[in-house]
Amino acid sequence: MKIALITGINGQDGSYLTELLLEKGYEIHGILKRNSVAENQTARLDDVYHLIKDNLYYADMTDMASLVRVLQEVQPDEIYNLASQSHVRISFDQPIYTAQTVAVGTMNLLEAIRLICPQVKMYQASSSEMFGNSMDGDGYQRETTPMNPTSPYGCAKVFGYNLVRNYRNSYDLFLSNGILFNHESPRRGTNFVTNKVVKEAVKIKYGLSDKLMLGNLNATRDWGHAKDYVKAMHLILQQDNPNDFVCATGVSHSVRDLCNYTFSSLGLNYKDYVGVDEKYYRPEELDDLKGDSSKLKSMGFKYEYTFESMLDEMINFWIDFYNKV
Ligand code: F7E
Repeated sequence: MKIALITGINGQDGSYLTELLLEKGYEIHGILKRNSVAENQTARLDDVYHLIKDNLYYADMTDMASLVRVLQEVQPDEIYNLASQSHVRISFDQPIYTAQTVAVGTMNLLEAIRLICPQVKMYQASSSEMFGNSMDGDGYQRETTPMNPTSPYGCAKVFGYNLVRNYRNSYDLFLSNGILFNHESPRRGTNFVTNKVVKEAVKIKYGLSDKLMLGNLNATRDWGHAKDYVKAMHLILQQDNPNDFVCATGVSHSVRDLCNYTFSSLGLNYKDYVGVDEKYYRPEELDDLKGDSSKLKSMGFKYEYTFESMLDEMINFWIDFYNKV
């Protein structure tokens, strides 16, 4: 039985990855950041909590001693580093904290790996936010596209990405980056744009709200489903050699398209309800993202969801939620 350790196990991706790896017969261990409301810490893990409750550890990416303790105890075969302050807009409000968790946190983990389990395979959650506004001539971002991040979060992710490559080359460790483009689901935090739009549109449909304020409606993103993307994370660690892979759908939509599809699905016109508030703009905007996943697809990666089927699932989730309330 393989042993996996997941940092950020209670996040959107951590919870889907836990379910996937349990299905594959793994023993799962996870790191939780302490939250004052204990129930909130494991809400996304409710369905599998009974299977993993004895393998959850309080630790923090900024506290290397806590990471050392967990690695010593678990001795994992695979580590998935998903812990992060992952909100781009908030990274402008909390830049130092973001750098400490995302950049220095990755360094803490890599040093702990070097000390305790250098034979482990580690997946690093890198991000399309690292590209910023640079793209290749054909409009796509791929593994070779230069990185020009436009947020403290993006800058911190570039540090982690480079460190993973540097430690891989320097110390012969199995460390791989997955450069994941935006990925969503009903479990997405409701301050990210997809779940914010879907949740608020359903509330408007039910008469529980009458306005949705957003930021940049013209930004485009390449949105996939988190359930598909955790399969990519696992696949990346099953390769013979460590490497870096882009994971994206290759299709991009604007925030306006997202509003249009969601409100139309509910029989509404988004123009009647959506307004713009500059507070949701970022000090430097990242305008367009569209990824080329050819390298990952050549390893056998396949998607189940489209943009539309993902949004349908999210819309149905919030309809069920408000029907039960
Ligand atoms: O914004 C625009 C916003 O916050 C998407 C994280 O998982 O993906 C995510 O980062 C777009 C941006 O995601 C609102 O300006 C408009 O252009 O959902 P988001 P993100 O910033 O792209 C990458 C790959 C990560 O790695 C990150 O961790 O939507 N937008 N109006 C808005 N965004 C938000 N949040 N709220 C609005 O009201």
